[in-house]
Amino acid sequence: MTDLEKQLLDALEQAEQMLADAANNADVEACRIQFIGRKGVLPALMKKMGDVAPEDRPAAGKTLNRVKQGITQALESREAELRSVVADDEAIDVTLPGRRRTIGSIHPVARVMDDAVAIFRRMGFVVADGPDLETVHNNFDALNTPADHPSRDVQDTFYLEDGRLLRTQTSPVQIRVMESQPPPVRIVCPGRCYRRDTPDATHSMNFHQIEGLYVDRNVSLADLKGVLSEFARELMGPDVKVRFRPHFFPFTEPSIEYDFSCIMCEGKGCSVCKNSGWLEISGAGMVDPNVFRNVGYDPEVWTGYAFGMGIERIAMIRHAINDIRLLYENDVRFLAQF
Ligand code: 2NM
Repeated sequence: MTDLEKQLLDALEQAEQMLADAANNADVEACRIQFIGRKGVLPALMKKMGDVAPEDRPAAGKTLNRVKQGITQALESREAELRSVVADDEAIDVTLPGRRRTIGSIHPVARVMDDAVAIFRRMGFVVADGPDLETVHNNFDALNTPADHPSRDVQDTFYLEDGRLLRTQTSPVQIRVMESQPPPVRIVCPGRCYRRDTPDATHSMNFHQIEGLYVDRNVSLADLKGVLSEFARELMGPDVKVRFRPHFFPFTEPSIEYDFSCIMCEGKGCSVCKNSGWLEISGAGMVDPNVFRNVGYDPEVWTGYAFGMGIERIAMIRHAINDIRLLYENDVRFLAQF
């Protein structure tokens, strides 16, 4: 074996050793430059081919090619190895704990509204919708509310300059429905209402109601009591009791207010029911014949009941929330509890 061949085989061994120690692509690249680069070990040895005796040249040439191929292959395979190591580093470590996602929740007001709508729909009520901006006719006149009624005062109702108003209840939707279709009617009207109140723990200028209306032949107060009692049990649980008290509304005659027994203390008395054992929910009654006349229904033929309730009040009872303003502050520390 010629000296040149020995040097060539040495170079291959060195290159292989260097690549075995290579930790990254830069190390591999340094090896490439050192051995097969333009000023590298191999080109230098190639120049010595001219000094080899003619009879030794074929063997030396073979060795040169073998070494060159060997180094090139070693470079490639080390490069591939390093690529797969890097890929492993960047791959997802399935043993790591997952990143915690913050999950939103349904607002308590929205949930009470959804629950109430679902209960009334199961009973056969159809949801009816209407605008927040209403006419005085739909919000007051058609509902038999006299012109001098205190609720119509600018102190209590938001009026626009064009004479319209922000509805103070959702009953104007019921007027719209009755004016546009003949009986029978069985609807609930969920939605936003507005009153010019000074905000405090139990008052908001903007709140939600759901109102119901059933018009048919031979509808009685007993039907109303049955529907409200069943609603109470569905919403609050099977043991809740319902109490009805006489009241007055311009749009119903007779009118009632109704209370649920306190679900917090089971009627024994607590801070939620102010020690009375009862929770005032809202009002209802038999639709006044004047309302029927106003919408073109014959009060001698048609009878009906109507009821309403405040959604925020029920949400506050459900979660023992003592200030309505908490529901509208968007404080996530508060909202995350639901
Ligand atoms: C209430 C209480 C009592 C009511 C009456 C009507 C209508 F349109 F039929 F006349 N709608 N809603 C009504 C009756 C609403 O809310 C506390």
